[in-house]
Order: sequence, then C-alpha cells, then structure tokens
Amino acid sequence: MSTPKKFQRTLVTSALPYANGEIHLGHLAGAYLPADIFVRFLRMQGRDVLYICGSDEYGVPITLTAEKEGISPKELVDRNYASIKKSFEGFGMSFDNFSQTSREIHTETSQSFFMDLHDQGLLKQKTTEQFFSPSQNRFLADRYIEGTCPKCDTAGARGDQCEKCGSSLDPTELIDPHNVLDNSPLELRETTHWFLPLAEWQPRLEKYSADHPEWKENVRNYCGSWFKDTLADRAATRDLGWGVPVPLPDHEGKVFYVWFEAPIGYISSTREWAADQGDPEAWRKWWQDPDTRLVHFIGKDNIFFHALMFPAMLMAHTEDYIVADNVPANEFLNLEGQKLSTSRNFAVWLPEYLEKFSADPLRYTLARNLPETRDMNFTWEGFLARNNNELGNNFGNLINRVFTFIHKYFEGRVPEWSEAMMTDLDRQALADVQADLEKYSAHMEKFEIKAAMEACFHAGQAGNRYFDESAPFKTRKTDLVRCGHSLGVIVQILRMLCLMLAPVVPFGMEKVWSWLGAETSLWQGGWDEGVKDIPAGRQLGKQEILFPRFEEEQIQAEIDRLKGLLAE
Ligand code: B3M
Ligand code: ZN
Repeated sequence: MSTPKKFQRTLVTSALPYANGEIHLGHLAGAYLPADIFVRFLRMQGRDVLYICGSDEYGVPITLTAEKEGISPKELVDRNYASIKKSFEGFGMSFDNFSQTSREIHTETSQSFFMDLHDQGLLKQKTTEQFFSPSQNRFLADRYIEGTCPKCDTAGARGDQCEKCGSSLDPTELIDPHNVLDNSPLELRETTHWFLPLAEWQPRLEKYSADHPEWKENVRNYCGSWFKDTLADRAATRDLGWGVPVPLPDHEGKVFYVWFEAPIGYISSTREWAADQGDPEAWRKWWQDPDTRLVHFIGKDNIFFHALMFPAMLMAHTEDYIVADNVPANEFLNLEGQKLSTSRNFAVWLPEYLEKFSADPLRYTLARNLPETRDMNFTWEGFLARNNNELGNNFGNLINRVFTFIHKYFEGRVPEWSEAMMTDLDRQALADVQADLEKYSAHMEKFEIKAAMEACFHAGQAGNRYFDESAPFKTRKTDLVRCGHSLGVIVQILRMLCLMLAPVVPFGMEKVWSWLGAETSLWQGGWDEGVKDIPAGRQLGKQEILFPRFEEEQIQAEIDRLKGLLAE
C-alpha cells in the first residue's frame, strides 16, 4: 500500500438535505454532525478547509408537497430552505456556504456539466419504457415505484435501490411494481432519455475503489457488491415539470434526474461561495487542484451516488476534476429502539428540539452514539444521562470547580506552577491527558469520532481523578503553594479538554476558551495555542454554569410524546 497522500486543503461536503421537510436526529447523526465535528477539528488545527452544503430542491416529492399545500414548488423550497438553514445554525453547523439547487448558479453549473459530457458523446440516448401511472397521469420517479427485489426477494424495495440487500436497481427489474402513493398498478410507456453508461467507467471505478483500502467497511462492501455485476446505465434525465431543464433542442418537459444534478450542487455551492468572496474563479482550486482532498459525508443510502456515480461524472468531464478521497458513510440512527419514520412523524425534529434545549447536549449525545459502523439508538433517557453524568459531572463540574477555586483563592490568576514542583502524580496526570489528546487526534483524522470522544471522556476522568487526588480543597488550608501548583496543573488539563470538546460542544467550549484567556481564535488555528502551557499569572475569565442538569420531568414529556405516536 502506498503512503497516504498529503493534501494542502480539504473540501468537505455533507449530503444536500431534501428541501421537502425539516431536519431530524437521523439526518444529524448521519451526514451532518460528523462532518461539522471533523471540519471544526481541522479549522482548529489551522488547516485550510472549506465546508460546503445546500438544499436539494428538485424532484417529485417536492412537487407533491407543494400541490398538497397549494403553493408553487419554488415557494415551498424557499420556505423549507430558510427553516433548514435556521435550524442548522441553531445546532451549530458551520458551513462556509449553504446554497440551494433551485438557484440560477446551479442551473448554469449543472447544464454546462451535462453539455460537457454530451458534447464528448459520453451520454447515451435511449428510448426506453418507463413506468407511467395512469391514475396520476404521469411518469413516476423511481422512489414512487415499489415492488419485490429481484435479487433478494424482499417486498418493499424501491425503484432505485433495495434497502434490504443494498442492490441498486432499475425499476423495471422489480417484481410486481406499483405506485407507492395509491398502490395502483403501473404501465410501461415509451420515452427517450439520456443515460450515463456507467459500465464504461467501471474499470476506472474499480481501480479507484481498490486504491482506497482505508474506506469504511460499509462503503467497501457496497462497492464490492456492485462491482460483481456490470454496472447498469443510469438515467441522467427524467420526464418531470420541476427540475433543471435539459439544455437541448426538442427536450421540452425533460429535466435532469435529481441524482445526476444534485451532486453537481456541491460545485455550484462552491462557485457561489467563491463569487461571494469576490473571487469567482476561487472555486477551481477546491475542485480542480489535485492537492485538494475531497471528503463527502453521507448516510449509507447515498453510497452509490457518491462512491460511483458522481466520481464517474467527474472523471468523465473534460476539465480535470478531483474525485472524493473519502466517503465516510454512516449507518442509521434509531429512536427509542424503533426505526425513525417521517411519515408517522416518529422522529425528533431539530426546530422543536431547539425550542426546548440547547444544541451542545444533543451534539454531545449524538457524537457518543454515532452510527459509524452499525445502526445506533437514541433514547431520551440516554440523552439525560449523557448530559447530567458526562457533560455535567465529568466535564462541567471539573471546569467549574477549578475556575471557582482560582477566583476565590488566587484572584482569578493562574497560580504559580512549575517543573520543579512536579510530583509523580502531577506528571502522570498530564501525561495521561496528553496521551488522550494524541489518541483523539489520530481517531479524528480517520473519521472515528466515537473513538475520539472515548479518549476525550477518558481525559475528563483523568482530570477529575487528579483533582480528587491532588486535593487542592485540602491543601488550600495546609499548603497554599502546593494548592496553587495543583490548580496550575489542572488548568493545563482544562486547555487540552477544551480542545477535545470544542468540535463537539462548540458553544460551551468557545466560552471556556475565552475564560482561559486564549489569544487566538479557536477556529483559526487555536490548537497551536491550546497545546502550549498556560503560564502562571494569566488572568482568567469568570465562569458560569456550562451544562445545566436536566430534570426527569422534562425528558418524560418527550418520551410520552413518542409513546403516544407509537400507540396511534
Ligand atoms: N438529498 C438524499 C438524502 O438526503 C439527497 C442527498 C443528495 S447529495 C448530493 O438522503
Ligand atoms: Zn434486495
């Protein structure tokens, strides 16, 4: 295996959320929180990073919702965009740009992308039979077609993919296809469309995937299973009213298939960002310079499009685009032991959450439970425990006690602490936390956020143990110099804890960072300062309670609400 390439900059994307509804916990645990944590970690280290996202605003579900509400699709997506953007902000998502695929810049970008492939003769035009719903008088998108999977014989497979066995499907392969919405039967009708002949890129895609043995197991397994067969042609266009129009003569009523156009949204959003910076060409260095590392954070249901289809499109383009260096895909998050269901409203929606609680405890709880290698479960009791026992007791109390002491007995200045006064206990505590910080960084680099958080938690425990054993609350009365020295040592532990916690609980740690009297901005290379000793004599800020406790009653109300939904 060759040594991993060193990149100069990192372009991070999170899957573009559908602008058809709000964000829920499952989304956050899949493509959003892990990416934001990773990006904040890189920014803290002063590394060059750009974090791009936007909402995915075309496709059938949007038109159906708009119809139901009696508004235009554009009105619907603009409203949902604003609300998604607001809840992401409340949750602390730190995108550099959050765009919309219904904007002009995306129309332009995706049309010219399509034309590039088209003009090279790389797209195949085929007249095919597609499912038409006589009951609705329209061609149906794949996801409105359901049937039995031809590969594993499971009912309920969708037109584009079987969730059970992971096979990517063409709807015509389904046994007993029917309209998901009204269960009515479908008929095949002729229509002419453009296709991406993925088989032609298959050797390159197989090599691409083989060149990345470091990819997560779920991604490698899915790719491996797709490569067992010849990759099928994938549609690039559709018969729909709401989408980016195909820019060719005689193509009225034809738009791009969302999965052809949405990934190009990452590029459009980067172009929009560049234009906002007053440097419209600046997007190129993020997409066309081989020294840029591209990383797509997604949920497992999007692997095909990010590990195969979009890379194939990028490889096919005449300009030299980079392709993803990694595609960290997460499994799913369950809720109180059940599958999330947006149709039954069995979910925890971000705007409602944010009306009652702050972002940090949810970010922390999810970070400790990320479905990195298997499906995970969110429970409100678990949320209470993570907040009260871990954020509150393990971290919050320690921070609070140390600041309180220093303000009370040392006029708020970091007490004298020195190498000459170090005992084995002091050295061991500092070495333990230092080792955790190193483990934390190594895991973060590999997108192993849960393991990084394990190291962070462990460091918190080491800090508490040191506080108890060095016992400044006792030495305060017997040996004030020793007391000050121990507190000086703990301040060093706190600055390391602050680094480890910051990407996960940024709201709280921005405060701690300022109480520690840091001079640099945490998100612009704060790491360098954070790994250096805080000298004696520095004036510290006044602390406040960071992570208030939750009461059982608050949590019970949420549990009852979900129980009610299940009972219905
Ligand atoms: N909107 C699907 C999803 O949120 C889709 C992602 C597009 S990424 C280009 O699962
Ligand atoms: Zn299947």
